[in-house]
Amino acid sequence: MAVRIKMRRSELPDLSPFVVDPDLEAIWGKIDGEDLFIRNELYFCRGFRKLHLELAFMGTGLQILHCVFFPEPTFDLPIFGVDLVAGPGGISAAIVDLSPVRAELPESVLEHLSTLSIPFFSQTRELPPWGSIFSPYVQFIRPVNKKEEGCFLDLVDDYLKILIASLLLTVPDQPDSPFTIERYQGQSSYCLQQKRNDKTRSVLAKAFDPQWADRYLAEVLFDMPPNF
Ligand code: BLA
Repeated sequence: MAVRIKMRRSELPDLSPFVVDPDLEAIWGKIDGEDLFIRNELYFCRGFRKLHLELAFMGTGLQILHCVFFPEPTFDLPIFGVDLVAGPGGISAAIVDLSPVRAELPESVLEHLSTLSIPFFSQTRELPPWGSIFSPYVQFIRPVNKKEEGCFLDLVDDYLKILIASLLLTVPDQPDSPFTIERYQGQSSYCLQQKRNDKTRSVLAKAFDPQWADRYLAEVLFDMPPNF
């Protein structure tokens, strides 16, 4: 999944590294006496203020892939997000979405999403209440075999292709446009809701400490878009 995401990311226009504190790029911790390692890659490009790919390896065999592409509010684009949580028993959670930052997804995104054939997944999972931020096209599943894992990988790639095609067509609005302000507020509420995911917080709080987990959630995972 990381290889596929990086391949698509390389197609983005004006891709540049996002300067981040080296302490937050590679992070070591311990969970139940086992080593924990987090690796963050951050970029930005034309149309996206932050492209974040994170891989976390826990000694107990828990592996997490977390990726969010946060658009510039001046661009009418959704937030791309994917989360994969895998334990020794396989992947327990696989979620992907192009999440709206205003009432509707942009027309160029909807047009493609509505014609996409979503593969059959035998185990779909129920979203928690904070998941109201996701679009009707969110897929939250537990893949049961390699075939479903492959289908999920291809689906993530399809969502990325749709996003990139839409980006290339988008002409940005002015920073003070009411559309920009609406999308700024939509992105802020996406970040607020994601911070309500206690499963992410508790893994980080256990590995580090609760204050560190809160800071990491607020500053690295789901920082608010900068003010205009
Ligand atoms: C669930 N996220 C989880 C779970 C864990 C994490 C352990 C529970 C897995 C399960 O129920 O099978 C942990 N996820 C992490 C950690 C990080 C992470 C530690 O990203 C980062 C360091 N979460 C996201 C994004 C989405 C997301 C971008 O970060 C969606 C695009 C979704 N994760 C998400 C959802 C759940 C989840 C919806 C299920 C929550 C629930 O069932 O309550």
